[in-house]
Amino acid sequence: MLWLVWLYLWYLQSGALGFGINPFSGESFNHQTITERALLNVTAQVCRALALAEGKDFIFPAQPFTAKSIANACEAPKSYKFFLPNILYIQSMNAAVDLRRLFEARYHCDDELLIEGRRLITDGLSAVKAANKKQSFLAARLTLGGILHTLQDFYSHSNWVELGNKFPNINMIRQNANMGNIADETTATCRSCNGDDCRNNILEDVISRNILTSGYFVVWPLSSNKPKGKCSHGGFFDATSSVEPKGGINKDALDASHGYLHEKAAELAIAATSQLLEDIRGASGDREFLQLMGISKGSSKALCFVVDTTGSMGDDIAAVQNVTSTIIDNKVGTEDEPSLYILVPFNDPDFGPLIRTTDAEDFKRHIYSLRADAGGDIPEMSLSGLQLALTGSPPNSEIFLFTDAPAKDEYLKNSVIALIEQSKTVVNFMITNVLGFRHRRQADENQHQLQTERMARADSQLYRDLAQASGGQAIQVSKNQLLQATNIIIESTSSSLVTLLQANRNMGRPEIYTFSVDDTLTDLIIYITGSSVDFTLVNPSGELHNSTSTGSSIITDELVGNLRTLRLRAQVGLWELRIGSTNPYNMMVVGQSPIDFIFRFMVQSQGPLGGFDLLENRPTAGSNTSLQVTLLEADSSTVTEVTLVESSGSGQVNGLVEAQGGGQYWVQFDKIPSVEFVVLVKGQIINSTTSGASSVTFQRQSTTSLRASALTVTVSDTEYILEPGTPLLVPFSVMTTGDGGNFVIKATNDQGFELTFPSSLTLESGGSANGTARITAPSTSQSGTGVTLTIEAEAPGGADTNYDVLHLTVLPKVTDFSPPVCQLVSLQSNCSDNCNQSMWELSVEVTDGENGTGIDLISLREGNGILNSNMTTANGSVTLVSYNASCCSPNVQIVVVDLVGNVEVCSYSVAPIVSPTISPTVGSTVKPSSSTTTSSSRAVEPCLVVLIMMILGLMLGCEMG
Ligand SMILES: *[C@@H]1O[C@H](CO)[C@@H](O)[C@H](O)[C@H]1NC(C)=O
Ligand SMILES: *[C@@H]1O[C@H](CO)[C@@H](O)[C@H](O)[C@H]1NC(C)=O
Ligand SMILES: *[C@@H]1O[C@H](CO)[C@@H](O)[C@H](O)[C@H]1NC(C)=O
Ligand SMILES: *[C@@H]1O[C@H](CO)[C@@H](O)[C@H](O)[C@H]1NC(C)=O
Ligand SMILES: [Ca+2]
Ligand SMILES: [Ca+2]
Repeated sequence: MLWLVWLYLWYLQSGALGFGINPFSGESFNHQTITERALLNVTAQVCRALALAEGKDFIFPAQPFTAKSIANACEAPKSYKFFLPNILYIQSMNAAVDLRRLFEARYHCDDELLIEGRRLITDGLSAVKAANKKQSFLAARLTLGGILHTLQDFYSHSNWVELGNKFPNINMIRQNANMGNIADETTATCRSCNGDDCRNNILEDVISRNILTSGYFVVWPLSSNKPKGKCSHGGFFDATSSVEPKGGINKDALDASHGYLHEKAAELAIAATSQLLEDIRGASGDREFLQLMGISKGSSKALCFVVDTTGSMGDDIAAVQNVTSTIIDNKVGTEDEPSLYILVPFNDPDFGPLIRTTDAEDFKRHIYSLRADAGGDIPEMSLSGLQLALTGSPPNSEIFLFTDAPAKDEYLKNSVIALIEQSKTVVNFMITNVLGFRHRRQADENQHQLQTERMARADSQLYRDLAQASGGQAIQVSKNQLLQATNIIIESTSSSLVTLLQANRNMGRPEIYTFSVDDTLTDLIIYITGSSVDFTLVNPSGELHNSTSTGSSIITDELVGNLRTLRLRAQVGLWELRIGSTNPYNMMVVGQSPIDFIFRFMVQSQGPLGGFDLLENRPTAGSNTSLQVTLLEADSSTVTEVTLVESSGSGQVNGLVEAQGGGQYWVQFDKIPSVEFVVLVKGQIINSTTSGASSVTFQRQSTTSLRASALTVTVSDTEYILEPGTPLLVPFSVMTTGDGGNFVIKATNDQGFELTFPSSLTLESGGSANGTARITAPSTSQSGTGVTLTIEAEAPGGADTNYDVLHLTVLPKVTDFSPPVCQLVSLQSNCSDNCNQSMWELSVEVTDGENGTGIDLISLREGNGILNSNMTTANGSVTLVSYNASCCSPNVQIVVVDLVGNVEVCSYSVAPIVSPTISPTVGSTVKPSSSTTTSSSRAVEPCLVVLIMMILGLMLGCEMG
């Protein structure tokens, strides 16, 4: 532990590479803060624009913004649960650039590799836009985090700030633009600092000629490769800074070489990050931008069905259709409206395609067009369908899979578990006509007798295993009970659903469970799946309840198939559930509450800077581990205890909890359970309405079961962009802390792209080996398609596996880097004193240039008039746009996007009438201006100030364009 603390201090002191990435970096801005500020800022701007467009007010919350305050301001309070993890993820992908690519100067705008750094940013930006267009948001967030790092480093590592710039360099995000005058190799840029004082180490000549440079950096103890006369990055780790010219120019922290400019650099980095996000917003559209952030009205949760459509599924499909109608009819327009609808049909041998829509009626149409047909033999491609659903739905989703047959593609099991663990998605299996149920069947089901043979108990074990791994349930019912069972489960799913306790027993034995119910919980439910599972429930008052004597606490006790549902009257305090069954069962206690938590395993980075990297696969068995826990609703509650609990037994490991402020907790564990486990969090809710120190204990448990592995699978150094027709090499390494032998390698991808990989690797005990997978997208594959590649290694015997999951984006080589151009054709108005009774109109010609990809999208951002556009040439190269509006809405912003996402925002205004003496009659004062940044000016009052500003604007217009 002590050396860890020492490492922190060392790291803090160094200021290292780029704004710090350490979450505990005191007064200085780090990459996480810079990223968060910009994400919150632009999200607020987008929500404001949407509110104004709907004629509503938007009230900015108090500074500093938080994910919660912005979600509330966006009128999507429940989205907070998704928005916050998305911010954390983008921050982690940003920090990972320091942890994973420390030695590659271009990723940090070091060594004067500014053109190369920009290339990374603009390529990544194209990929983000393409991925957004295909709603591949996870891949978009991943790439976004990485490019933001390089962009932010420009302001800390280059001399942009020293050159006196007050605004960000927009050309850092524009591929073909002139970035400025970059120092060539022979131009000296620095002199040695005066001892520790580096205020004047950049040569006057460089400043006066406006030459751009950045510091050289080599991690000590490697030796310096700095050309003569060049500036260094500076700081403890930098081996170049002790070579003439000594010192450095980085502004990473307050105590860095140019620490006196740290705050300015950080401000510019925030503004530049906002600018890049604005560009993404322009390309994707406002609502899509909010989807990328995880903000949507309603529950923000996706509704995802994976449906067997083979011949025997007629009744099941009817039930799915009925459930869909019920949900859509009951939830659309309410707080629990799904933000996204996903359908994946599967058959045999076909499966998919994945259908994803935000339109409830559209989804209904797809569901109602499902037909039961074909399928050949009994087993079907259920895991292929599930894999597609897992990669195509947002993290933390809930999936419902309907089938009456075993899986034909069982070989995907580990890959599916990997995706479940990574996405923390819950999968519920709705299984009909199981052999084990035959003796209970009703006479009226005789027509289904044939299908009852379809699935033996052993076959459904696979589904039970997957359900258990995900924290879902495997519900087995007859076909005529399916509707009822599905309704029970779906009813409780909402974004405020929390799990208090869940346990699985493959061999039951008498057992007593306890759980704390707090006063924020409503709709408390216990689900018990399994056959003939007897229970006794004891409420905090000590009253006993069972199936024959339901007492005061059980509102209803319902048994459908193997699913028992107990709805409880919530009573604050400690409850006890005794189960005496020897049959296998799954038991879970759920409720609705705003108090929940997010957790992420973090690993100590192997790099010289230390720091913690997000762990996206299984933690290493037998070793200590760190968990970052974030409490939602942190204002009113605190975490006191975090435990890793074995999901199938009673073993547990307690962590050492350390509060970091703002709802963040850092938890250290000496070891990890050797079998599947879940994370259990306990804490106190402070009741502020009572004056005394009253508090209530709460508990929440993670749904996903996790496990440790002696293996590590690491993909290092790969690009995330897949160019159609060109193979992408994915080098990976497999490491074991256990025995050696022959390790089986399996790689799969959800798009069925050509994929080769070594079928096995030989490892020595405690050793490692490298392999390379090779994936090729067909030359016809569409830009923006998300590809999830899972590489999995299996230790001899098959009991231990680990994996790495990669999210790639298909992106054909981008050659069009020029935004479309707007040309004003005419602007007319008859604006009078009474703006309500007068109109103005304009017409604009929009083109994407000769080598452009063509206009893809034209939309209105500001102005509540009517926009019309007509393609005037067949290939879409020229578009005539007309706009007319009331004179009460004197400004308009037209957002024009080409096919690869280059954005132009064209702004026009009509002068309001001020007084009869100044006002022109027809034609009026025109301010055609065009810029790629939005002005966030509020609705303009018709007053003299505005007129003066407009005249100034006219005068300055040509220079600034
Ligand atoms: C917030 O974002 C807007 C654009 O959405 C930008 O104009 C503004 O500069 C940003 N604010 C800060 C503090 O970066
Ligand atoms: C769903 O099923 C219930 C019960 O059988 C029935 O009353 C209802 O009309 C059905 N709804 C739809 C939309 O099919
Ligand atoms: C249920 O509880 C009642 C009263 O506490 C008891 O008499 C009965 O035997 C219990 N039944 C079962 C099935 O445990
Ligand atoms: C706070 O405590 C009071 C009195 O015990 C209770 O009535 C109220 O519901 C509690 N409020 C919350 C938010 O827990
Ligand atoms: Ca089949
Ligand atoms: Ca273009």
